[in-house]
Amino acid sequence: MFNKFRLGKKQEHSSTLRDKIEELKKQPIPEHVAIIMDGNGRWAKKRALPRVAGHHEGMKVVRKTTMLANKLGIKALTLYAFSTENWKRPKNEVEYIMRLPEEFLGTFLPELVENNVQVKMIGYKNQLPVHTLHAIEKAIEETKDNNGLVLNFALNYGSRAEIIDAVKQVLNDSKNGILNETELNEDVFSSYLMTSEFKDPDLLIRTSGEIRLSNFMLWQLAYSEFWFTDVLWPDFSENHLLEAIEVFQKRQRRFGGIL
Ligand code: V07
Repeated sequence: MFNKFRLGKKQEHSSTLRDKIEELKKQPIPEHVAIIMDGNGRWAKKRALPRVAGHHEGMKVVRKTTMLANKLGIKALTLYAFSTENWKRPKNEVEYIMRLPEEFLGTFLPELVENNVQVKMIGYKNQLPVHTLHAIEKAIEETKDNNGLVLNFALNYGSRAEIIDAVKQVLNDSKNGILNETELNEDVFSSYLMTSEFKDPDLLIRTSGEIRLSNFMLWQLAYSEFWFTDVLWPDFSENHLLEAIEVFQKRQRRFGGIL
């Protein structure tokens, strides 16, 4: 295990973790996993730390989760990083959170590139601070030719607003004769959403014990498996992701048995 020190930040997996990964890979791996990364503030409060310390710790967990998702062969990982409602939080907290993409990418972008990860984003870009958007767009550009895991950040994202915007575009295309009412179906409607290039998530994970969707991918999660845990996001480990996938596979198998 002293390898871990010598290699510094490089991801080293213990043999038990490696065995679990190999075991899971024998069964279908969810292609698209979405995560509501909740409980960062509560994690900090429990330690008498400022809320932002929880967000910072949560950012490190994003890196670990991404690397494992990539190793598992998950094709897309959508992470709910900031909702359209999160602007209501104290100004200093919002300002701190909006620095996290730069910090994350400043530290980990080379590693993402090395590991063939492609960065993407869904959400309303126009309200983001320019420094935040610049950092993300640079990462999107620098990773656009990678063909490994798609790491998709939902940032300033809200599902109802997304659906309303899609309806408006549908109406507009209808008015302009681009789309006929008889052609509109679920697949066509999906193509108007911000997630048009993604398949619907197979698995949704939410941490920190809240059992709700909080305006996250309402349309897209219609048929997804849900896995909830009381674990706070900064405490979410590789083993938790593996457990979620194991549960997913068991449910799929049960479903398969009935059919
Ligand atoms: C954020 C850390 C994770 C817990 C949830 C809230 C705070 C990573 C990013 C990020 C975003 C885009 C990107 C690269 C990294 C991030 C926000 C919040 C807004 F291209 N973590 N993280 N963005 N938190």
